[in-house]
Amino acid sequence: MQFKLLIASVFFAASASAITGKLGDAAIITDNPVGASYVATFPSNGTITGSAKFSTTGNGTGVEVSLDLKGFKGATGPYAYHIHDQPVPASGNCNGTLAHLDPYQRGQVDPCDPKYPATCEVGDLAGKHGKIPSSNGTMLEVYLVFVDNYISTKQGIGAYIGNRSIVIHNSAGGRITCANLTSIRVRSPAVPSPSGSISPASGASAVTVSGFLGLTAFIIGALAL
Ligand SMILES: [Cu+2]
Repeated sequence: MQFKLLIASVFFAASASAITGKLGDAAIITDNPVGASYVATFPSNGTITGSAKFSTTGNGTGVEVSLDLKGFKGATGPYAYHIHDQPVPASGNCNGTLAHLDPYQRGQVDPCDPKYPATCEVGDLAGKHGKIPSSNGTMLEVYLVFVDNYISTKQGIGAYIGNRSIVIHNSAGGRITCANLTSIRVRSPAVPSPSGSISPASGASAVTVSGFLGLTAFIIGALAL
């Protein structure tokens, strides 16, 4: 009996230390300013174009993220996307955004376990909510809406996303495109996105994939090449 208990406690300690930031688990931010909203528009001359919008939820807990992207094709996915620590420099070089937003100093060596989002890097959106899948030869247009409880629109804290950037990666980790999060003034509280009514581009067939933590609505329009 004592032996079994010892093994169990060692296993627990090892798992906990592997996935928790040096400064602990990420906090759920419950007092994001109502009406705060940020948008990142990817360069129109890139392979992947579109935008990402980040808005305080109706009750101030968490941030609603809406991705509206196109240009995914071929077998270069699945595609990760993260909030990176620094904005894109004037040169447009995505390497200038440095590493993921990681105020709890977790690091990115151990993959994020989406079952325990508080243990993930705050900026690791794909780790927590799922990567954009490979398109297998078809051109994909992606609409992705989810709420992340750990990023924040509240200035002055480590999880604040304003004045930072979002980067989209290929399967090898290369940086395909990046864009800065800039504030857009929204006076009234954010209205929940009607994710169920979003339609793919005309002429496209729609595939809905759901189940990422039960929070993600994932609608993909598959366009023939
Ligand atoms: Cu990244």
